[in-house]
Amino acid sequence: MKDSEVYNAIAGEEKRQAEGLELIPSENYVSRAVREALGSVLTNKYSEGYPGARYYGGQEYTDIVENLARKRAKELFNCKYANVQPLSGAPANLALYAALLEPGDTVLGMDLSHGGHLTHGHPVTLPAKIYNFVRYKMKNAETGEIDYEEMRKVAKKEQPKMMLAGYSAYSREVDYDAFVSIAREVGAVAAFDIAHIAGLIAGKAVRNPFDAGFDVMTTTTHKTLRGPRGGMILVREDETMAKKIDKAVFPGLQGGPHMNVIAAKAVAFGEALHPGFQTYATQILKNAKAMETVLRKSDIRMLGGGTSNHLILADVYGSLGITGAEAENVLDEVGITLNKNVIADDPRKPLDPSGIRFGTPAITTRGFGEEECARVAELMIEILRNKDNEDIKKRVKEEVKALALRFPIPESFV
Ligand code: DSN
Repeated sequence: MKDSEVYNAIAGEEKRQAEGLELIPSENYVSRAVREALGSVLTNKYSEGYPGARYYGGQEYTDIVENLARKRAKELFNCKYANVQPLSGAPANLALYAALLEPGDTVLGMDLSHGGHLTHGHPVTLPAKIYNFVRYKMKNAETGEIDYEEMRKVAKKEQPKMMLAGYSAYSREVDYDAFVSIAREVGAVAAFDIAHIAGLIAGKAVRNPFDAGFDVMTTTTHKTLRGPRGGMILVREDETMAKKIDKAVFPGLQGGPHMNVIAAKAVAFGEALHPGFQTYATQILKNAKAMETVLRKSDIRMLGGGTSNHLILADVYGSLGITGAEAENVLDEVGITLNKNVIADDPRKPLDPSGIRFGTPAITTRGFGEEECARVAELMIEILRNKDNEDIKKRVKEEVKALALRFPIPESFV
């Protein structure tokens, strides 16, 4: 690369990724093939519209690429319609709301501190200024159980047009059938933001919400699904709904789709259709369980009592007297990257909350098994208990680097 300043920053990041352990549960490593598509000449092209109905000429190859991405997405998630143009998860959710709601309509979504996402109605977001979001919560933060009876009562009272499942810091499974039956009872669209678990669904490690009757799903493509940064909206079978969503994405909210990213999505979806991806998805869950076991033995409180998916939310302030921000910083110092996170009804502030959130998608991509994941959990706890001990930090940092180098980031998955 000719630009040495940018080159040096990228080289630094490459080294950081190679030598450290990535535990942020929404991050992953993509294949070289995905990166090649991202860096391809498709970035030069304007393609407003959809395959076969574009507003610019020269679309013979972009149409092939977008059709491939749509076809593979539909096959992966067993649905009839896919829009692969959303630029990322937040724009995908905004497009969903714009397509199916009128301003002022009510949406039921999970409270942020109970694991929901900002775009599911947090007051600081644009959707919260346009629509009326009502929150539901866990019944019991120690088990992660959602109170479906309370949800039913709230839904009957508030008459939402849409009910939203899907979370970014929730470690348990949703009762899909209960959720869909409440949505049907009140005539709401049953929507699932599967961003965090898309790869687990595609890899058949967890149940597909469409099989339980969810109407529509939004997702990012760069988390467990192991694709490029981007978004997508999937519709189970309702053609009218799919058409409204297409119009909301373009021309409603976006201009030219990023065709290089859509090509990279097509490549990633092709990889996820490969049988090896199912082994990967199942191993993510086993690895998270191995970390859970170590935390439980060490008496660290986990929200939801543990994990049934790829992530763990640990109350480090309550268990060890170290804040989420302090934990994030000291673990960063030894090469373990994760994020501070609010816990249910957190008494502390979001910038220095009580919890840390971490997960296994990225280290599983590197080939870590349960043994290595358990060791990582042990190292984390040792550091959190000895955050000011420079000798321990030095030793753990060396072990982290050696472990990382023993499992190089793969270039290819199929
Ligand atoms: N930022 C993503 C996450 O880390 O979960 C969600 O948008």
